[in-house]
Amino acid sequence: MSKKEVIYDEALVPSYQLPSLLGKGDGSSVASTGEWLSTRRPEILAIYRERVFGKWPHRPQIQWYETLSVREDALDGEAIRKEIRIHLGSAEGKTHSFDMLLYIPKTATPEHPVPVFIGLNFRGNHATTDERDVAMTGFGYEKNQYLNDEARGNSVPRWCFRETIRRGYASATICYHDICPDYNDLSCFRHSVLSILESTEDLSLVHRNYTAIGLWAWGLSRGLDCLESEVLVDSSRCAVHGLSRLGKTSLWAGANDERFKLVISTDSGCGGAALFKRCFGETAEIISTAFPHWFVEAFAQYRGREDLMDFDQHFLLSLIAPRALCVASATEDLWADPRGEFLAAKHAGDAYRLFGLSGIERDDMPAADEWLTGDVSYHLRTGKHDQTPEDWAHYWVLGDRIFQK
Ligand code: GTR
Repeated sequence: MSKKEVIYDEALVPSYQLPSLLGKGDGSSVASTGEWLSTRRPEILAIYRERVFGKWPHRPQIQWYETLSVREDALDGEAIRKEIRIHLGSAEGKTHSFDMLLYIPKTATPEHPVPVFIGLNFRGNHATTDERDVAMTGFGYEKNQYLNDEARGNSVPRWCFRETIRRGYASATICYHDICPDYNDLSCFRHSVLSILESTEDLSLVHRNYTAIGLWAWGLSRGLDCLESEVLVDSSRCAVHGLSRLGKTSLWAGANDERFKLVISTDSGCGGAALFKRCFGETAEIISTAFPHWFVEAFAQYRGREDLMDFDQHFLLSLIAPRALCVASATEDLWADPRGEFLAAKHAGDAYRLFGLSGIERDDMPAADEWLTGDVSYHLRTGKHDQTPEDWAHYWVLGDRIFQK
Protein backbone atom coordinates (compact mmCIF):
# COMPACT_ATOMS: atom_id res chain seq x y z
CA MET A 1 0.00 0.00 0.00
CA SER A 2 1.44 3.36 -0.91
CA LYS A 3 1.11 6.41 1.31
CA LYS A 4 -1.57 7.77 -1.05
CA GLU A 5 -3.86 4.84 -0.32
CA VAL A 6 -3.67 5.22 3.44
CA ILE A 7 -6.98 4.45 5.13
CA TYR A 8 -8.40 7.27 7.20
CA ASP A 9 -12.02 6.24 6.93
CA GLU A 10 -13.43 3.81 9.49
CA ALA A 11 -15.74 2.39 6.81
CA LEU A 12 -12.69 1.22 4.82
CA VAL A 13 -11.04 -0.71 7.66
CA PRO A 14 -10.90 -4.34 6.49
CA SER A 15 -12.74 -6.92 8.51
CA TYR A 16 -10.31 -8.78 10.72
CA GLN A 17 -10.27 -11.19 13.60
CA LEU A 18 -8.07 -10.49 16.57
CA PRO A 19 -6.04 -13.46 17.78
CA SER A 20 -7.07 -14.44 21.28
CA LEU A 21 -4.65 -13.35 23.95
CA LEU A 22 -5.48 -16.19 26.30
CA GLY A 23 -6.24 -18.85 23.68
CA LYS A 24 -4.18 -22.04 23.65
CA GLY A 25 -3.49 -24.30 20.70
CA ASP A 26 -5.90 -26.97 21.97
CA GLY A 27 -8.87 -24.58 21.99
CA SER A 28 -8.87 -23.96 25.74
CA SER A 29 -7.87 -20.71 27.45
CA VAL A 30 -5.23 -19.67 29.93
CA ALA A 31 -7.09 -19.43 33.21
CA SER A 32 -4.48 -18.68 35.87
CA THR A 33 -1.69 -16.22 36.45
CA GLY A 34 0.64 -19.18 36.92
CA GLU A 35 -0.10 -20.46 33.44
CA TRP A 36 0.12 -16.98 32.03
CA LEU A 37 3.51 -16.32 33.57
CA SER A 38 5.02 -19.74 32.89
CA THR A 39 3.65 -20.40 29.40
CA ARG A 40 1.63 -17.81 27.53
CA ARG A 41 3.62 -14.70 28.39
CA PRO A 42 6.95 -16.31 27.35
CA GLU A 43 5.31 -17.46 24.09
CA ILE A 44 4.19 -13.92 23.31
CA LEU A 45 7.55 -12.45 24.24
CA ALA A 46 9.20 -14.97 21.90
CA ILE A 47 6.92 -13.91 19.02
CA TYR A 48 8.02 -10.30 19.45
CA ARG A 49 11.69 -11.17 19.83
CA GLU A 50 11.73 -13.45 16.78
CA ARG A 51 9.43 -11.58 14.42
CA VAL A 52 9.17 -7.95 15.49
CA PHE A 53 11.75 -6.21 17.67
CA GLY A 54 14.55 -8.75 17.97
CA LYS A 55 16.63 -10.24 20.73
CA TRP A 56 17.02 -8.65 24.12
CA PRO A 57 20.80 -8.59 24.60
CA HIS A 58 22.45 -9.74 27.80
CA ARG A 59 23.81 -7.12 30.15
CA PRO A 60 27.20 -5.84 29.10
CA GLN A 61 30.18 -7.37 30.83
CA ILE A 62 31.37 -3.99 31.97
CA GLN A 63 29.17 -1.13 33.08
CA TRP A 64 30.08 1.96 35.07
CA TYR A 65 28.87 5.49 35.61
CA GLU A 66 30.84 8.70 35.42
CA THR A 67 29.34 11.83 36.93
CA LEU A 68 30.07 14.65 34.48
CA SER A 69 28.41 17.47 36.38
CA VAL A 70 26.27 18.17 39.42
CA ARG A 71 24.30 21.35 40.15
CA GLU A 72 22.68 21.69 43.54
CA ASP A 73 20.73 24.80 42.52
CA ALA A 74 19.11 23.65 39.30
CA LEU A 75 15.66 24.80 38.15
CA ASP A 76 15.84 27.94 40.31
CA GLY A 77 16.91 26.00 43.36
CA GLU A 78 14.17 23.37 43.21
CA ALA A 79 16.29 20.52 41.85
CA ILE A 80 19.61 18.77 41.85
CA ARG A 81 20.77 18.24 38.29
CA LYS A 82 23.21 15.58 37.24
CA GLU A 83 24.76 14.65 33.93
CA ILE A 84 25.99 11.08 34.05
CA ARG A 85 27.93 9.15 31.42
CA ILE A 86 26.87 5.53 31.26
CA HIS A 87 29.84 3.46 30.10
CA LEU A 88 29.26 -0.01 28.69
CA GLY A 89 32.04 -2.35 27.66
CA SER A 90 32.97 -5.84 26.59
CA ALA A 91 35.68 -8.09 27.98
CA GLU A 92 37.59 -7.57 24.69
CA GLY A 93 37.84 -3.88 25.41
CA LYS A 94 35.12 -2.49 23.14
CA THR A 95 33.25 0.42 24.69
CA HIS A 96 30.19 2.55 24.08
CA SER A 97 28.78 5.35 26.23
CA PHE A 98 25.83 7.72 26.36
CA ASP A 99 24.89 10.56 28.67
CA MET A 100 21.88 10.74 30.93
CA LEU A 101 20.43 13.99 32.23
CA LEU A 102 18.79 13.60 35.63
CA TYR A 103 16.76 16.04 37.71
CA ILE A 104 15.97 15.19 41.34
CA PRO A 105 13.72 17.31 43.59
CA LYS A 106 15.61 19.06 46.39
CA THR A 107 13.10 17.56 48.80
CA ALA A 108 14.45 14.02 48.18
CA THR A 109 16.51 12.45 50.99
CA PRO A 110 18.18 9.05 51.31
CA GLU A 111 15.43 8.16 53.80
CA HIS A 112 12.74 9.35 51.40
CA PRO A 113 13.99 8.76 47.85
CA VAL A 114 11.59 9.79 45.10
CA PRO A 115 10.00 7.86 42.22
CA VAL A 116 11.35 8.57 38.78
CA PHE A 117 10.24 8.98 35.17
CA ILE A 118 12.67 7.97 32.44
CA GLY A 119 12.33 8.45 28.70
CA LEU A 120 14.46 8.85 25.60
CA ASN A 121 14.58 12.13 23.71
CA PHE A 122 14.85 12.80 19.98
CA ARG A 123 17.07 15.85 19.72
CA GLY A 124 19.58 15.84 22.53
CA ASN A 125 19.46 16.40 26.29
CA HIS A 126 20.08 20.13 25.76
CA ALA A 127 16.77 20.39 23.88
CA THR A 128 14.71 19.01 26.77
CA THR A 129 15.55 21.70 29.32
CA ASP A 130 15.59 25.50 29.53
CA GLU A 131 18.90 25.36 31.42
CA ARG A 132 21.42 26.47 28.86
CA ASP A 133 24.47 24.97 30.53
CA VAL A 134 23.38 21.38 29.93
CA ALA A 135 25.86 19.66 27.64
CA MET A 136 24.77 18.92 24.10
CA THR A 137 24.15 15.29 23.32
CA GLY A 138 22.87 13.47 20.27
CA PHE A 139 26.25 13.32 18.52
CA GLY A 140 25.64 9.65 17.74
CA TYR A 141 23.70 10.77 14.68
CA GLU A 142 25.87 12.81 12.35
CA LYS A 143 22.87 14.39 10.68
CA ASN A 144 21.32 15.56 13.95
CA GLN A 145 20.19 19.08 13.07
CA TYR A 146 19.73 20.04 16.72
CA LEU A 147 23.37 20.16 17.69
CA ASN A 148 23.35 23.91 18.11
CA ASP A 149 22.41 26.60 20.61
CA GLU A 150 19.16 27.43 18.85
CA ALA A 151 17.92 23.95 19.69
CA ARG A 152 18.45 24.47 23.40
CA GLY A 153 15.14 24.14 25.20
CA ASN A 154 13.08 23.57 22.08
CA SER A 155 11.45 20.43 23.52
CA VAL A 156 10.71 21.77 27.00
CA PRO A 157 6.91 21.20 26.86
CA ARG A 158 7.55 17.54 26.01
CA TRP A 159 9.48 17.12 29.24
CA CYS A 160 7.90 19.47 31.80
CA PHE A 161 10.84 18.96 34.18
CA ARG A 162 9.85 21.84 36.46
CA GLU A 163 6.35 20.57 37.13
CA THR A 164 7.52 16.96 37.42
CA ILE A 165 10.03 18.01 40.07
CA ARG A 166 7.44 20.09 41.94
CA ARG A 167 5.24 17.03 42.09
CA GLY A 168 7.99 15.09 43.79
CA TYR A 169 9.39 13.00 40.95
CA ALA A 170 12.87 12.72 39.56
CA SER A 171 13.09 12.71 35.76
CA ALA A 172 15.79 11.26 33.53
CA THR A 173 16.47 11.31 29.81
CA ILE A 174 18.98 10.08 27.23
CA CYS A 175 19.15 10.99 23.54
CA TYR A 176 18.17 7.91 21.56
CA HIS A 177 20.72 8.56 18.81
CA ASP A 178 23.53 8.00 21.30
CA ILE A 179 22.32 4.44 21.90
CA CYS A 180 21.70 3.70 18.23
CA PRO A 181 21.66 6.47 15.63
CA ASP A 182 18.37 6.59 13.75
CA TYR A 183 19.75 6.31 10.21
CA ASN A 184 17.08 4.86 7.97
CA ASP A 185 19.19 1.88 7.00
CA LEU A 186 21.01 -0.99 8.61
CA SER A 187 24.31 0.89 8.86
CA CYS A 188 22.96 2.40 12.10
CA PHE A 189 23.98 -0.79 13.92
CA ARG A 190 27.67 -0.25 13.21
CA HIS A 191 27.55 2.96 15.24
CA SER A 192 25.33 1.60 17.96
CA VAL A 193 25.72 -0.01 21.34
CA LEU A 194 25.35 -3.36 19.59
CA SER A 195 28.94 -3.07 18.41
CA ILE A 196 30.15 -3.94 21.93
CA LEU A 197 27.87 -6.98 22.14
CA GLU A 198 28.00 -8.63 18.72
CA SER A 199 29.84 -8.51 15.45
CA THR A 200 28.16 -5.94 13.21
CA GLU A 201 30.14 -6.97 10.13
CA ASP A 202 27.33 -8.86 8.41
CA LEU A 203 24.40 -6.43 8.53
CA SER A 204 21.91 -8.90 7.09
CA LEU A 205 22.70 -11.23 9.98
CA VAL A 206 22.29 -8.36 12.41
CA HIS A 207 18.93 -7.57 10.81
CA ARG A 208 17.81 -11.11 11.47
CA ASN A 209 18.33 -10.63 15.20
CA TYR A 210 18.34 -7.00 16.27
CA THR A 211 16.52 -3.73 15.72
CA ALA A 212 17.05 -0.11 16.59
CA ILE A 213 13.85 -0.10 18.66
CA GLY A 214 15.17 -3.13 20.54
CA LEU A 215 18.46 -1.39 21.27
CA TRP A 216 16.83 1.86 22.32
CA ALA A 217 14.61 -0.06 24.75
CA TRP A 218 17.60 -1.94 26.09
CA GLY A 219 19.37 1.39 26.56
CA LEU A 220 16.47 2.49 28.79
CA SER A 221 17.18 -0.51 30.97
CA ARG A 222 20.81 0.56 31.25
CA GLY A 223 19.54 4.00 32.29
CA LEU A 224 17.49 2.32 34.99
CA ASP A 225 20.56 0.36 36.13
CA CYS A 226 22.28 3.67 36.64
CA LEU A 227 19.30 5.08 38.56
CA GLU A 228 19.58 2.12 40.92
CA SER A 229 22.84 3.63 42.15
CA GLU A 230 21.27 7.03 42.94
CA VAL A 231 20.46 7.22 46.66
CA LEU A 232 17.93 10.02 46.27
CA VAL A 233 15.98 8.07 43.63
CA ASP A 234 13.71 5.12 44.40
CA SER A 235 14.34 3.04 41.28
CA SER A 236 11.76 0.48 42.42
CA ARG A 237 9.18 3.13 41.55
CA CYS A 238 10.10 3.87 37.96
CA ALA A 239 7.85 4.94 35.08
CA VAL A 240 9.07 4.69 31.49
CA HIS A 241 7.57 6.91 28.81
CA GLY A 242 8.08 7.80 25.17
CA LEU A 243 6.56 9.60 22.22
CA SER A 244 5.94 8.04 18.83
CA ARG A 245 8.83 5.75 17.80
CA LEU A 246 10.06 6.24 21.34
CA GLY A 247 6.61 5.19 22.57
CA LYS A 248 7.00 1.94 20.63
CA THR A 249 10.33 1.77 22.45
CA SER A 250 8.92 2.41 25.94
CA LEU A 251 6.40 -0.41 25.40
CA TRP A 252 9.15 -2.79 24.35
CA ALA A 253 11.29 -1.75 27.32
CA GLY A 254 8.34 -2.38 29.64
CA ALA A 255 7.67 -5.74 28.00
CA ASN A 256 11.22 -6.95 28.66
CA ASP A 257 12.20 -5.27 31.88
CA GLU A 258 9.79 -5.78 34.74
CA ARG A 259 11.49 -3.13 36.83
CA PHE A 260 9.45 -0.54 34.91
CA LYS A 261 6.31 -0.32 37.06
CA LEU A 262 4.38 2.17 34.94
CA VAL A 263 4.72 2.01 31.16
CA ILE A 264 3.47 4.93 29.10
CA SER A 265 3.27 5.26 25.34
CA THR A 266 2.23 8.54 23.76
CA ASP A 267 1.04 8.46 20.14
CA SER A 268 3.07 5.30 19.52
CA GLY A 269 0.87 4.18 16.62
CA CYS A 270 1.92 1.49 14.16
CA GLY A 271 4.31 -0.98 15.80
CA GLY A 272 3.37 0.59 19.15
CA ALA A 273 -0.06 0.54 20.73
CA ALA A 274 -2.12 0.50 17.50
CA LEU A 275 -3.56 -2.72 16.10
CA PHE A 276 -1.84 -3.72 12.85
CA LYS A 277 -4.85 -5.58 11.48
CA ARG A 278 -6.98 -2.44 11.18
CA CYS A 279 -4.55 -1.07 8.56
CA PHE A 280 -5.75 2.42 9.53
CA GLY A 281 -3.13 5.15 9.00
CA GLU A 282 0.42 3.81 8.94
CA THR A 283 0.68 0.10 8.08
CA ALA A 284 3.21 -2.71 8.49
CA GLU A 285 4.28 -2.23 4.89
CA ILE A 286 4.68 1.54 5.06
CA ILE A 287 6.59 1.54 8.33
CA SER A 288 8.97 -1.28 7.47
CA THR A 289 9.74 0.30 4.10
CA ALA A 290 10.54 3.69 5.61
CA PHE A 291 12.31 2.29 8.67
CA PRO A 292 13.76 -1.14 7.89
CA HIS A 293 16.03 -0.97 10.93
CA TRP A 294 13.09 -0.77 13.38
CA PHE A 295 11.99 -4.37 12.71
CA VAL A 296 13.75 -7.68 12.24
CA GLU A 297 13.88 -9.21 8.80
CA ALA A 298 11.14 -11.75 9.62
CA PHE A 299 8.65 -8.93 10.07
CA ALA A 300 8.67 -8.46 6.29
CA GLN A 301 6.33 -11.48 5.91
CA TYR A 302 3.50 -9.27 7.21
CA ARG A 303 3.91 -6.44 4.69
CA GLY A 304 0.43 -6.19 3.18
CA ARG A 305 -0.40 -9.52 4.90
CA GLU A 306 -1.62 -8.49 8.34
CA ASP A 307 -4.11 -11.36 8.00
CA LEU A 308 -1.16 -13.75 8.50
CA MET A 309 -0.33 -12.33 11.91
CA ASP A 310 -1.10 -14.71 14.76
CA PHE A 311 -0.65 -11.79 17.14
CA ASP A 312 -1.50 -8.11 17.26
CA GLN A 313 -0.52 -5.25 19.49
CA HIS A 314 -2.83 -6.15 22.38
CA PHE A 315 -0.28 -8.98 22.78
CA LEU A 316 2.55 -6.48 23.13
CA LEU A 317 0.58 -4.47 25.70
CA SER A 318 -0.34 -7.60 27.65
CA LEU A 319 3.34 -8.19 28.36
CA ILE A 320 3.20 -5.20 30.72
CA ALA A 321 0.58 -6.88 32.98
CA PRO A 322 0.19 -6.77 35.93
CA ARG A 323 2.17 -3.53 35.96
CA ALA A 324 0.42 -0.27 35.11
CA LEU A 325 0.00 0.65 31.47
CA CYS A 326 -1.03 3.96 29.96
CA VAL A 327 -1.76 4.42 26.27
CA ALA A 328 -2.25 7.98 25.05
CA SER A 329 -3.50 9.16 21.66
CA ALA A 330 -4.16 12.55 20.10
CA THR A 331 -7.27 13.58 18.16
CA GLU A 332 -5.38 14.87 15.12
CA ASP A 333 -2.89 12.03 14.97
CA LEU A 334 -4.78 9.74 12.61
CA TRP A 335 -1.53 8.37 11.21
CA ALA A 336 -1.12 6.63 14.59
CA ASP A 337 -4.74 5.35 14.60
CA PRO A 338 -6.13 6.49 17.98
CA ARG A 339 -9.01 4.01 17.75
CA GLY A 340 -6.58 1.15 17.08
CA GLU A 341 -4.56 2.25 20.12
CA PHE A 342 -7.69 2.32 22.27
CA LEU A 343 -8.78 -1.13 21.08
CA ALA A 344 -5.38 -2.72 21.71
CA ALA A 345 -5.37 -1.28 25.24
CA LYS A 346 -8.89 -2.56 25.78
CA HIS A 347 -8.09 -6.09 24.56
CA ALA A 348 -4.91 -6.25 26.65
CA GLY A 349 -7.34 -6.17 29.60
CA ASP A 350 -7.75 -9.95 29.36
CA ALA A 351 -4.27 -10.35 30.84
CA TYR A 352 -4.93 -7.79 33.59
CA ARG A 353 -8.17 -9.49 34.61
CA LEU A 354 -6.24 -12.74 35.18
CA PHE A 355 -4.44 -10.88 37.95
CA GLY A 356 -7.70 -9.60 39.42
CA LEU A 357 -7.02 -6.15 37.99
CA SER A 358 -9.25 -4.09 35.77
CA GLY A 359 -8.82 -3.41 32.09
CA ILE A 360 -10.76 -0.82 30.13
CA GLU A 361 -14.30 -1.96 30.90
CA ARG A 362 -16.17 -0.13 28.16
CA ASP A 363 -16.54 -0.48 24.39
CA ASP A 364 -16.87 3.14 23.36
CA MET A 365 -13.87 5.41 23.12
CA PRO A 366 -13.76 8.11 25.76
CA ALA A 367 -14.38 11.70 24.72
CA ALA A 368 -11.38 13.85 23.93
CA ASP A 369 -9.50 14.82 27.08
CA GLU A 370 -11.40 12.40 29.28
CA TRP A 371 -9.02 10.20 31.25
CA LEU A 372 -9.60 6.50 31.79
CA THR A 373 -7.47 5.97 34.86
CA GLY A 374 -7.05 2.37 35.96
CA ASP A 375 -4.59 -0.49 35.75
CA VAL A 376 -4.91 0.05 32.00
CA SER A 377 -5.23 3.78 31.38
CA TYR A 378 -6.05 5.65 28.23
CA HIS A 379 -6.66 9.18 27.02
CA LEU A 380 -7.23 10.92 23.72
CA ARG A 381 -5.73 14.39 23.98
CA THR A 382 -7.06 17.18 21.81
CA GLY A 383 -4.37 18.15 19.34
CA LYS A 384 -1.50 16.93 17.26
CA HIS A 385 1.16 14.23 17.38
CA ASP A 386 3.22 15.33 20.38
CA GLN A 387 3.76 14.86 24.10
CA THR A 388 2.41 17.90 25.89
CA PRO A 389 1.76 19.20 29.42
CA GLU A 390 -1.83 17.91 29.02
CA ASP A 391 -0.45 14.38 28.54
CA TRP A 392 1.83 14.82 31.52
CA ALA A 393 -1.11 15.91 33.70
CA HIS A 394 -2.49 12.38 33.35
CA TYR A 395 0.91 10.74 33.86
CA TRP A 396 1.48 12.56 37.16
CA VAL A 397 -1.93 11.50 38.43
CA LEU A 398 -1.15 7.90 37.49
CA GLY A 399 2.24 8.10 39.14
CA ASP A 400 0.66 9.48 42.32
CA ARG A 401 -1.72 6.53 42.45
CA ILE A 402 0.69 3.77 41.45
CA PHE A 403 3.61 4.96 43.50
CA GLN A 404 1.36 5.87 46.43
CA LYS A 405 2.65 9.35 46.81
C1 GTR B 1 6.90 8.60 11.60
C2 GTR B 1 6.57 7.13 11.65
C3 GTR B 1 5.76 6.85 12.89
C4 GTR B 1 6.32 7.50 14.13
C5 GTR B 1 6.93 8.85 13.85
C6 GTR B 1 7.85 9.41 14.94
O1 GTR B 1 7.54 8.95 10.46
O2 GTR B 1 5.85 6.81 10.52
O3 GTR B 1 5.62 5.45 13.05
O4 GTR B 1 7.22 6.67 14.72
O5 GTR B 1 7.68 8.88 12.71
O6 GTR B 1 8.55 8.67 15.61
O7 GTR B 1 7.88 10.61 15.08
